[in-house]
Formats: sequence, C-alpha cells, structure tokens
Amino acid sequence: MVPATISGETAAPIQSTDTHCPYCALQCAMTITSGVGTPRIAPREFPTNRGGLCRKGWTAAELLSTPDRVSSPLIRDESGTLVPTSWQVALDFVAERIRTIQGKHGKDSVAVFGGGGLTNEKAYQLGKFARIALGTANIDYNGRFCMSSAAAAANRSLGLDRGLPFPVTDFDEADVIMLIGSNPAETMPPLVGHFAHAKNTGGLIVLDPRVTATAALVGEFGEHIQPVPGTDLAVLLGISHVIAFEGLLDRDYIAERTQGFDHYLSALSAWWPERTEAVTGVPAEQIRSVARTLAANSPKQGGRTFIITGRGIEQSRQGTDGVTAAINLALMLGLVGAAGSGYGTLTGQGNGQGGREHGQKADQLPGYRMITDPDAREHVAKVWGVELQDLPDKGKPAVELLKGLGQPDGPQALLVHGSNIVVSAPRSIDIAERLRSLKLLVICDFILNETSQYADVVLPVLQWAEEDGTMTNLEGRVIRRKAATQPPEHARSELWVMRELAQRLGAPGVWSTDPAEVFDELAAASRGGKADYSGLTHQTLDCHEAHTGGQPGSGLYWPIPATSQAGTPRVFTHTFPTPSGRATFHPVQHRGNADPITRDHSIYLVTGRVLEQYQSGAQTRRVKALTDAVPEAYVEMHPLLAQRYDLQEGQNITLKNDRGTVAAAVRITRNIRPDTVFMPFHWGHENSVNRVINWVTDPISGMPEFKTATVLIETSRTTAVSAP
Ligand SMILES: Nc1nc2c(c(=O)[nH]1)N[C@H]1C(S)=C(S)[C@@H](COP(=O)(O)OP(=O)(O)OC[C@H]3O[C@@H](n4cnc5c(=O)[nH]c(N)nc54)[C@H](O)[C@@H]3O)O[C@H]1N2
Ligand SMILES: Nc1nc2c(c(=O)[nH]1)N[C@H]1C(S)=C(S)[C@@H](COP(=O)(O)OP(=O)(O)OC[C@H]3O[C@@H](n4cnc5c(=O)[nH]c(N)nc54)[C@H](O)[C@@H]3O)O[C@H]1N2
Ligand code: SF4
Ligand SMILES: [Mo]
Repeated sequence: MVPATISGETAAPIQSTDTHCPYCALQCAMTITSGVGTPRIAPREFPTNRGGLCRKGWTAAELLSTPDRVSSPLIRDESGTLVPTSWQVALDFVAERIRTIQGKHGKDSVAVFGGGGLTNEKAYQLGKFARIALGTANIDYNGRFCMSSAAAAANRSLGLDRGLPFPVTDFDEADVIMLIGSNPAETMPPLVGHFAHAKNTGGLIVLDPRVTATAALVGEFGEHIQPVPGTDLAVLLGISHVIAFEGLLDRDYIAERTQGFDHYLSALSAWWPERTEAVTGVPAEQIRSVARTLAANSPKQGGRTFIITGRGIEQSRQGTDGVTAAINLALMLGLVGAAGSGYGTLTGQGNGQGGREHGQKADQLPGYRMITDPDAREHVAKVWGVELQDLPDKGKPAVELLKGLGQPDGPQALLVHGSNIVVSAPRSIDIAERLRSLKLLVICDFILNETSQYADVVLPVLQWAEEDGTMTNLEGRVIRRKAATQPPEHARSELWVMRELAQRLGAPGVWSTDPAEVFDELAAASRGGKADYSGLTHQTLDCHEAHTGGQPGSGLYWPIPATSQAGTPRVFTHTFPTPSGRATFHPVQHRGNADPITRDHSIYLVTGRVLEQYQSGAQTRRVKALTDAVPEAYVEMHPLLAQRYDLQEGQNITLKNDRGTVAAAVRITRNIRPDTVFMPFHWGHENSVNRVINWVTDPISGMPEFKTATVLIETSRTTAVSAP
C-alpha cells in the first residue's frame, strides 16, 4: 500500500493499492483507493486490459461494504434458524461433527467443494487440508463445471493444459481468430480490444447459435456460423474434411510435430460439407469458405491464425471431443506453437487456471501432478511431512460427488469454499435434496448465498481486497492480489480457518496463515511438476508487477523453475511435453446431445452469461448498478417462436422438462435461431435455469451438459399447445 493524504479532506489516511479484479480470468489490473467511504476503483495499465475495465470491475468495491455481509459465524439452531455464535463455538462444533461422522462412516464421508475464485494459496491449502487434515479423497471444485473439458483435451492432445499457451497480446497481430462457443464481448470485454486487427481485416469467425455481442463484431467480411446447438464438433469435422480433401494441410508440420494423423483422416472422410450441413444446419458453402479462409491465413501461407474454444462447445457430454476436434484442426493447419498463431481456451474464473493446478481437483496434487503418479505422491508427501500411505487416492469428480451426498455410500458432510452449488450445478432441484440430506454442511463465504439456506454452519471469510495472495490468469500469468482494505471485525481468512480446524482434528504438518509462507510451500510442492512455480515468491512477483521506467509490470508465466526463475510466455514452440515430443491427433466422432428433440413442441435451450452478472449472481446481484442493468431472469427467443406461442415482451413463462421447471420473462430478439431459446444462469430459486439442465457428464472430463437441453414452453395460455 502507498499511504497518502488528499488535501482538503479530513486527516483520514488514504491508501492506494495496485491489485486485480475479483471476477474473471482476464484479471484486469486496478488500483483501489481506500480510507474514506466506499473504496474507489480505477483501472490500471496492464497488458491484458490496457487500462480498461468492464462494468463489473468498475463496481467491484461495492460488495466490500454490502449491508448483508455475514458479520459473525452462524450455526443453525433447533428451530432451523442460523444464529450468530463465536468462532470458538463454531469451529469446535464443526471439528466435533467431522470426527463423529468420520468415526461412523469413514474418512471419505467428509467431502470438500472448492472454487476457481480462490487464490493459489487458498486452493493449495484446501487440497492439502482435505487430504491430510480430513484424510478424505473426496475433494473437487467448480472448475469441473468450467475448464475440465478443455483441460482434458489439451492434456490428451498436447501434453499440457495451460489455457492460453501464449500471451493475449499475441492476438493483436492476428489475421484470423476463430471463436468457438465463446462470447468475450460480454464475458471479458477488455480482451476484445486485442482482436481489433482481425476484426478490421474481416478475420473474425464466431460459432454461436446466437448473434451475440461477439458475433456482431464479425462485420461484412467475417463469418458468423450459427449451428444447431450441440453440433460444433460436427461443424469442425466438416471444416477439417474440406482442409484435408482440398489439400490445404500443413504437411511439413504434421510430419515433424504430430502423430496419428492418418488415423484421423479416415474419421474425417464421412464429413463432406453437405452431410455436415444436414446435421448442423450450417450451409455447406459456409463450411467450405471458412475452411479456405483458415488455410489461406495459416503460418504456412505467412498468416497468423488462432482457434479458441469457450464454454459453448466445452460444456457438453462430448466437450472433450469437441475441443479435441478444434485442436486437431489447429494441428492440421500447423498453428500450435507457431509464432503468432495457436490454439487456446479462454479460462473463466479469476483463478480458474491456478485453481486447477494446485490440488483441489479430485485427481490432482500441486504443480499439476496426478495423484495416481507414485513419484508425485512421494514428492508431495515429503513436502507435507506425511507418510506416503497417508495420502488418499483420487476422489470423485464434482457431479458424481454431489449426486452421492447423503446417499448410503456417499459423503455425509460437505465443506464449501467459493461456490453457490444450488444455483450453478446441473439438475439443481435434486442437488438441493442431496444437500438437505447431509449430516453437516459448512459454508465459508462472506454473504449468504442460495446454498447457505441448507447450511448447518456459515463461517464468514475475507473478500478479495482484504487479503494477500496470487492468482494465475487465463494466460498462465501469475500475478499478485494485494490487501487493500480492512476486513470487518469478525471475518477471518480461510487460511486461518483451515489452520484452526486442522489443529482441532490433530492434523500433521505445518499450517501457516501467512499467504507468502503458504506460497513458498506451494512453490516447493510444485517443483518439477508441469505447473512449476518453484522459482517464484511473493517478493519476486511484486518486483515483476512493479511499474518501472514508465512500463506497466506484467507478472510471470509458468513454468517458472527454481533453476531459471524466468517465466515461459509461450509453450509448445519447439516441442510438446509428451513422451514422443509430438502432439497427437485423437480421432473423435459426433454423438450429439443427451437430450433428444423427440416431442412435437420441444425446443433447444442454450445457457450462458450476460455482461452485468457474474456466475450464480451471488456477488453481482448485490451491486446496485449491475442489478439495475439486468434485474431479473429472462429467456431470449426469436419473434417467430414468440408468435407461435402468442407471447409478448416481458411476459412470464415457464420452461419445462422431465427434470423440472424454470420461470423467466420473455425477451424477444432476432439474434437467436427460431428453434432455440437462451437463458443466463445468474439467478436462483425458481429462476435457476439449472433446474432443467441435465447432469449427464462427459466420460473423460466429468463436465455436465450445461450448455444445451431441450424444453417445452408453458404459459397459462399455452399449456395445452405445448403439452407433449
Ligand atoms: N459477465 C460475465 N463474465 C464472465 C462470467 C460471468 O458469469 N459473467 N463468468 C466467467 C467464467 S467462470 C466463464 S467460464 C467465462 C465463460 O465465457 P464464455 O464461454 O464466453 O461464456 P458463456 O456465455 O457461458 O458461453 C458462450 C456462448 O456459448 C454459446 N452456446 C451455447 N450453446 C452452444 C453450442 O451448442 N455451440 C456453440 N458454439 N455455442 C453455444 C452461448 O450462446 C454463449 O454466447 O466467462 C467469465 N466471464
Ligand atoms: N446452466 C449453466 N450452469 C453453469 C454454467 C453455465 O454456463 N450454464 N457455467 C458453469 C461455470 S463455467 C462455472 S465457473 C460455475 C460457477 O458457479 P459457482 O460455482 O456457483 O460460482 P460463483 O457464483 O462465483 O460462486 C461463488 C461463491 O463463492 C463466494 N466467494 C467468492 N470468493 C470467495 C473466496 O475467496 N472464498 C470463499 N470461501 N468464497 C468466495 C461468493 O460470494 C459466492 O457465494 O457455474 C457453472 N454453471
Ligand atoms: S473483464 Fe473480467 S477481470 Fe476485467 S474488469 Fe471485467 S470482470 Fe474484471
Ligand atoms: Mo466458469
């Protein structure tokens, strides 16, 4: 912090602190000025946001002093009310209940659910806490709902999952950027500034069933592909077919840097453009023209092209294969690792990248090590000071874990750090039932979100601007988050909460509450792993982020081994971290959605986000300017569909399927396919779209099918029309 005083104001000390936004993975840089009234936020020059912020970033300080902040630990009393209590009583109660439940049902009967918004230090400590303080295998987190398909595909094909294997500034010179199921104009607005060159030269290609704010940028010369929801994989096979059979491949690259292409070629042969059109609704001519544009701008032709995936293709039961098709296309064109070109995914949550590297994923240990790898286990057990046999095996991925809650063989207790499950998990009505059947639900949060209504204990923790730590953004750039404001009296850091519980449970090992010390331990645990942070400390990061010589600081990209202490802005430039050093073409086939269109009146539902709300809405629905901008749940539909059901703008309707119903107001727009409706997932209770979303998962990644489902439309007048 830099203390200062502003003349003319009373003598309150003014603190200005350079830090980063609490929300998405772009991690825009900002300065917080605190000391008088609500802290003020100003954007800061940084390579990702270049002095810009979106509306959520500008208003992020408001939540720090929200009137409904949890002001003391809460325990549910016999009448069912959450009542204030002391930290001592709350922690003793939680530890005692955990001991009793584990005594009766075994160690794995206590589960942990983490979040991609936690700092690296908290995510690391949570993984360690679960494994050696609770001794449970059952820890997973909301990143399973977010990045798991992209991660699984990148690991399988390229040997490494670093969301963007290059800096976002590489987009600046791009000729072509193809965005598959991604809407950054709403989900990461300052990122779109990096697309200016591609946009201005007609090189933006957007795949989305809706004319999103991003699709609207393609202009006259770019391409908006509007597929039937859930068919992107087939579109990509169709494009790849044209590239292969028109001889537009980069044969030298395929020969030198990849393996398995011939096998893939045979999988492509069935996807000629006209067949692809029949499956996807995308005109054969558009498939041909996009394939030719991509090839004409590939590195072989002296061009610079990026293929990028987002949740639109990833959140599906074939999400891993969908991303694999995108990677295969990028490999055919010689993009991956070439200068000024590449494949990547846009990681979502603030620490969505770091959150998947340091051990809160069911099958991982810190440093992106696998918990099933004997060498990794030995290394981490040593750092944690425990015997090898004391490390549990891999746990269940999120959906499986949540489905099992309260079931005879499933977890009987759950600790939640940074997720609002009853709004954001699929099939949320059933998930709520599972939460109700638990013997213990403990929620660490700073507000009472919708999931708290099922909690036995709520522990009030610190918010982003109140604690130190590090975050790893969508480029794998490790940056510093800094304490800028004073926390309220009764809130405590999660590192402290974990230490207190670990001690009460008689856990082995060291439980520091100092983020810099926890980071040093994380760095040691990650040493030699794929995501190696061993060359980093809070202090070195502070130097790298400092503004020097008029240049904005920039953090460091992992891997950052202790031996070099230098970052790695670009990976894959010379080799792939696979046994052969090559990337692999994995053959994939289109299987389609789990929900079939079988009934006369069923329509596609797609889900996603709006600029002004974040995730389950727990945070942004408490910020006035954001809620004024988008106050309630809505369903977007085409005028033709509205006409068919005789619906007016603003009318309340219900979407229904076998899993439940969801209520929302109609918004009529031409920006969507007439057979499809769109609903954001930022609201709870009867307005939570996840009440109708399937919990079927991708067999490789465990990702549920969030993006698409089929529903019937019901209104008081149209019930008869829409009945099956
Ligand atoms: N404003 C805002 N910004 C955010 C967030 C937020 O909640 N609000 N969350 C952050 C997080 S965690 C994430 S993961 C990212 C997500 O960032 P994005 O991936 O950009 O966001 P989404 O809106 O979830 O999905 C993108 C698009 O997928 C489309 N889509 C739906 N079904 C299909 C399909 O079958 N095929 C294709 N091609 N597209 C489809 C939707 O129409 C939507 O426009 O955003 C981050 N930024
Ligand atoms: N239908 C549908 N469902 C979806 C998606 C979709 O596109 N469609 N997207 C999915 C995706 S990509 C994601 S990422 C998830 C996100 O959905 P959730 O996992 O519900 O994420 P948030 O709404 O960000 O919930 C964060 C909660 O943690 C609290 N919190 C914030 N920071 C901290 C912290 O540091 N510590 C603790 N203890 N608490 C904190 C907040 O107050 C809030 O209550 O939703 C998924 N669900
Ligand atoms: S784009 Fe993301 S990081 Fe930047 S201000 Fe908006 S929410 Fe914050
Ligand atoms: Mo996400």
